Amino acid sequence: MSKPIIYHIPVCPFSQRVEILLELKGLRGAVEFRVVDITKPRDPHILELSRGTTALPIMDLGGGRVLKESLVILRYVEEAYRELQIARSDAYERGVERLLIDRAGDFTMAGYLMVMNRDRERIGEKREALLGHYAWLDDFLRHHNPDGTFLFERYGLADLVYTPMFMRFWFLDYYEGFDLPVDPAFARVRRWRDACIAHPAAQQVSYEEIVKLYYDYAAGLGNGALGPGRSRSSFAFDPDWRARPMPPKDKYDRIASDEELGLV
Ligand code: GAZ
Repeated sequence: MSKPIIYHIPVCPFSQRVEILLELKGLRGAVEFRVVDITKPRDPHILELSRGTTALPIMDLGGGRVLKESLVILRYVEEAYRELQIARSDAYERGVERLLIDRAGDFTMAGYLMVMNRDRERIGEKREALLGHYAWLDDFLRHHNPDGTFLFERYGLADLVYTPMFMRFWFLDYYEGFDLPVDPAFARVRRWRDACIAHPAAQQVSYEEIVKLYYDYAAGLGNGALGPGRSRSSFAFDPDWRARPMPPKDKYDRIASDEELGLV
């Protein structure tokens, strides 16, 4: 049997979740990752596999069997490769794990709306919304594991679902000057966040890469869309992000040119 294929965008937080899970299981080599450039028209073969939707990752298991949605793919990987279990095995603990995972979408959206915002008047409101999510997370972790670091004693499924988002939120540090306030009210979630970011299985992306690739989000442009005067997306593979300068931070005043971003 040939290996399953995951079509993904290398910097996408949703596919990083799957990479982390495979890494934890020691199975990174069991799946073939194929890179998709979202700044180019989608290959018809991939569209056929996903049956028309464009969001990645998708996992092609062969024989017409395709899964999408990162959380669904995570469950599949967990259940298909049972040798080393990462999700909790106790039924109650699985429930607690799911309660935390269920909030990840709203948390992600709050950070994303904050980086996409270009209206100075709304900075405070975006900040409060995101802090509300961090406060909820802090309370949840304090309740379920007050003295620990992760949700349970070791880095698990719920932790790895959030980790790529904590890393994407480096764009908030860079473009919005936002970090979790150093305040006892956020101490528990900060400990968790920092340990998730530092976990050896989660080192697929770097601060510099996130900041450079997500410039267009900070400029209010989603997934490969182009702003005025721009001919290339910050998500382009070429020139490589390593060869580009750090982007300007003045997103509330103007949108940088291709030249300034090192895209041409
Ligand atoms: N629900 C899907 C999943 O797999 O969990 C979401 C997948 C998804 O949005 N994938 C994006 C995609 O394929 C790439 S990653 N877009 C191309 C297309 O044609 O649809 C980051 C965010 C965020 C939304 C997206 C991303 C991102 O906040 O990096 O915040 C950090 C896109 C809502």
